[in-house]
Amino acid sequence: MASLKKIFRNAFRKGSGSLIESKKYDLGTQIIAEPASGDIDNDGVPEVIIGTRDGHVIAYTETGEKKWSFKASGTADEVEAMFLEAGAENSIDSKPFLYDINKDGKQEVIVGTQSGVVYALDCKGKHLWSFKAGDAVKGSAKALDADGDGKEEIVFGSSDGNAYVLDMRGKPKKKISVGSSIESTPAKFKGLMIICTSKGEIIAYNKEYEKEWVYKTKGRITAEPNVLIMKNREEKIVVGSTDNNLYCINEDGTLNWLFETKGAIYSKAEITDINNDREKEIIFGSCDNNLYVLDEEGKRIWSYETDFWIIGTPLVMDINDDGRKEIIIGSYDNNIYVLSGEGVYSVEYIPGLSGITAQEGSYSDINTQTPGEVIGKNLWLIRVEDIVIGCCQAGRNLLAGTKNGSVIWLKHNY
Ligand SMILES: [Ca+2]
Ligand SMILES: [Ca+2]
Ligand SMILES: [Ca+2]
Ligand SMILES: [Ca+2]
Repeated sequence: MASLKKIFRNAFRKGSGSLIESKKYDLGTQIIAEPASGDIDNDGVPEVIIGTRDGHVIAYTETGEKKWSFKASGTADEVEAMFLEAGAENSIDSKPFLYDINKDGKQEVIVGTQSGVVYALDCKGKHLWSFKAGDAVKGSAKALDADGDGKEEIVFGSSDGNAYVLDMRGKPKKKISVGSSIESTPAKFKGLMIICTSKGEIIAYNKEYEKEWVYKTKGRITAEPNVLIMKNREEKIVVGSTDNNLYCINEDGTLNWLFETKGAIYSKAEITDINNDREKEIIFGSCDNNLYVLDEEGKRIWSYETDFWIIGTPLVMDINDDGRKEIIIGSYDNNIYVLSGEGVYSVEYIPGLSGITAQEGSYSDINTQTPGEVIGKNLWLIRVEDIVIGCCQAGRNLLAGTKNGSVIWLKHNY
């Protein structure tokens, strides 16, 4: 079936116009963390923030002009350094967190490193504060009101087995021992703080820092949990595990549904309405090489198979400005895939491509009475030199970071 799908895929019309590389830098060090984007200095134009393995935080304009660079300098002690590859002690392993922590209308950049230092930089790259955890900080930080005092705190986890709660000036408020290392990013969920652990636990803490509930998966969780707001306004936690399953957890910590893939899930599932039917879809990649699009009940709407693992979080943006959303995924097969958010109908029985030829072009031609299924539709494929770590949107541009340290800007041209 998979190979036939590939034949079908090739029969479809590709996206019109092309994606052109408008800028590229080779940073001379690896990129491990997904890039982040946001208008951090509040001038109406988005910036892009990249963290590197040699400890640099670099800000670019949406079109790729370098604005500033910061070098993390906190060094690991000798014992720690023994277990780290040379030069990697300041490695930035997770997506920079952009948030206005001091309420001056401009966003700060918060990053964590291998040596366990969390830095807060202002929108110009100036160091505001730093805090040292006991071991590596491999997930991103988050802002949420952890203790119910009406003010948000900065929360992150560390490989030292603790979740840290800091005030907005970087002063520690609470250290919560969770019993195993944390590689994931905290989430806010119905007044609770969600921490996921390397033992596969999804733990909900209340304002007193007591465990409200724990749900145990069978793998490690590195993915950031996301919150699904359903049609009936119920809220659920959605998170993938390296046990190959995507979990949807109820408010009381019981399982709502799980979706089984055939590979580990490492990154956050995106949750948004990608096909304009006013219902949210759940979009995520797996190490079974597929991108999945599920409905809120956990039923597969469509999936798309690449040639290798999908580790990064899917990016949803309207790259060609046609009012329809595209899904952009980077794969370990060195390609960036730009897929139609809607997918496309295919007939279930195969012989001949007649059904397909009739479907080519406009979506209104598609006869939904035909017994069939929706499959992914690839609009553009961009080949790059190495594994694609992550993609983000920078205005009209698409930005991709590759493991060998390339930062690439792509722009759609008609
Ligand atoms: Ca800006
Ligand atoms: Ca600020
Ligand atoms: Ca939808
Ligand atoms: Ca579009």
